[in-house]
Amino acid sequence: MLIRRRKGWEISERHATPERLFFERRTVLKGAAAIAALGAFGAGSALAAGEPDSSPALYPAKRNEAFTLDRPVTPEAVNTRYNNFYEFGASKEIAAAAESLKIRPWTVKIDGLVASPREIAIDDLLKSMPLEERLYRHRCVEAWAMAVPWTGFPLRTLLDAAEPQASAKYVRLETFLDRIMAPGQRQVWYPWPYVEGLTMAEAANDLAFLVTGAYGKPLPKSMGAPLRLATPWKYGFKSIKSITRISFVAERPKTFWEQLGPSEYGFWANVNPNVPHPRWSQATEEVLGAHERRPTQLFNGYGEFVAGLYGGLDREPLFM
Ligand SMILES: Nc1nc2c(c(=O)[nH]1)N[C@H]1C(S)=C(S)[C@@H](COP(=O)(O)O)O[C@H]1N2
Ligand SMILES: [Mo]
Repeated sequence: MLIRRRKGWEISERHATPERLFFERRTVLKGAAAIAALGAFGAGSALAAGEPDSSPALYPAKRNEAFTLDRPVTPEAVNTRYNNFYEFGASKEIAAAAESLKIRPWTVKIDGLVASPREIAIDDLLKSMPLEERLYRHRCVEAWAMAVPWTGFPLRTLLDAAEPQASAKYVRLETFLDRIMAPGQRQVWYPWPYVEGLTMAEAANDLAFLVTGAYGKPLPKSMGAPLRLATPWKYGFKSIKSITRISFVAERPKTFWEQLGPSEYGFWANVNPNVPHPRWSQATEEVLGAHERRPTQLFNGYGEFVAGLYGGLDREPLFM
């Protein structure tokens, strides 16, 4: 691995994969314990027999014109070949490996502080939610950006259906756990399963979107099929993929990246050009597929939607 000092704005994915660098440091510390622990998992879960996916008929959905872009949509071919999905490897080229993800049958558990906990089959969820298309920017903490036509439904619609209790303060989202299907999950020095979280107010915000499709089709496995989050005012790691569980909780969840590097990947993770990551600048971003760098925007340009969420939180590290 080539490591040399660069100015923040020079950092490019070709030269540095910060999240991976962090993991490699952990490997040295935890490798021996991890290998010992691997034996303890035994057979793990069996691969589920595939069921047909009836969802393609739902696409394309009608576009919601309230969400506009300041740049062209990232070409689909660029997006499908450049992903972060650590369950299938720490490189950007995980699309082939992610094909082993079995997305039918798939259920989403809704539990915690709700009127009635339940488990919903993904196709029942898709049928019961109002699908629409939205053009969103996506800004990874590693300082690259895309613009994506997502299809999905507002997280708030699911919140309303779930009837959370007043004691619920956060939404905790969890990815599948299957060490046979996902080779990355055999790397037990990571705190699997991937977990993310939002405050109830963030989850109820107009922008918080549960994604089921992209580019007018069902979501590719590499992008987190069959259900992933999009919170475009936050760094990309908040946009958890392949969700199997949504819990309403009283305590702030400890997220996957926060457990790995609390001084680098915090709970809030709101995009801000003026708050550098400890190891690089966030002032600009590489626009994938466009051979261009652009200035980073506060809240990734979504301040009119979300700035009101953060009043009275002056002591919180909102941009980390
Ligand atoms: N389960 C899971 N969700 C995840 C990740 C991951 O490794 N595993 N990576 C995150 C990061 S760092 C980013 S930038 C986005 C990438 O989404 P994309 O590959 O569709 O661009 O997914 C996020 N969600
Ligand atoms: Mo990311």
